[in-house]
Amino acid sequence: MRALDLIPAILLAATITVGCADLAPPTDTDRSRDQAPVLSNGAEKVTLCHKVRNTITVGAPAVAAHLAHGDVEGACDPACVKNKPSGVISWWQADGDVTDAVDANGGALVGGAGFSAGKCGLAFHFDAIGERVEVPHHVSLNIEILPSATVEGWFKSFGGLENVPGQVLIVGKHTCGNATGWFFTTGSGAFIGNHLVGGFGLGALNLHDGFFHHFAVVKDGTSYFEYVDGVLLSSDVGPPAGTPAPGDPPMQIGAFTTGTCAPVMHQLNGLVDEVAIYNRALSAAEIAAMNQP
Ligand SMILES: [Ca+2]
Repeated sequence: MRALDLIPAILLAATITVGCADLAPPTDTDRSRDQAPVLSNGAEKVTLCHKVRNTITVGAPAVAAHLAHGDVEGACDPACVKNKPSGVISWWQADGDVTDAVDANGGALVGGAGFSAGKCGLAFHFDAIGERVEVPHHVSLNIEILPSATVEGWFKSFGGLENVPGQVLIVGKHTCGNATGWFFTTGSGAFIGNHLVGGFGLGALNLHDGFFHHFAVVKDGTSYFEYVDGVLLSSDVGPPAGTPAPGDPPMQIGAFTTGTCAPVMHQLNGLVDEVAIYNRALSAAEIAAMNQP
């Protein structure tokens, strides 16, 4: 069974290019500059979709530089943009690759994981034991050591592959068997900075219903919050900072293979999309606003 860990990573980036509609360049007829707005200094204004998907307006002379670093002309698609407030430090859009849209924490599909239609564009898709995403260790992913942090994203679970009923890993950077690192799982809740953030009973929420659910876990100093579908499930007080997981494990999405979870545990049968990490505590209002159809 341990051979599952040895299956080479499969990157599909070269074969799938579908993304959110906001990434398509606008036509000449819908460019905002056709409306001829101007800045206070008289320069023509141009609306761009910034590479982290917030709509910005800049002066025409600055457009070339923005396009060169990945922005596209035209407003972002609100259905995608609304989910990502400021403070994003890493963001896996899963739109056909495992790149980090903000930082350099790219990863790989492992064990046959792939992509399917997601909450926004494509999503990571897992439907067999051992399928997961792995992002190599980097200290920037040790959010337990930050004064404040948030991790949030979308998942869809069908259940049926987990070793513990109802408990599947959505995302985490954790060495199983050690009370360190961080993760969010269904069934057992969230863990961040050596602190179990509430958690919810297996029967309290059916999160394996084949629909997308939004999750968010917030660390705000010594205050911890756990949300599902924009609703606060639990909040309490914990340590100001936690200890990084031993052995510098990778960040994993869809299944754990670290520590006592080897070769594979808590396998997700479903999808994960648009996972993002923030260097600040998102507010309840910001998280509620993400829970859009
Ligand atoms: Ca996506």
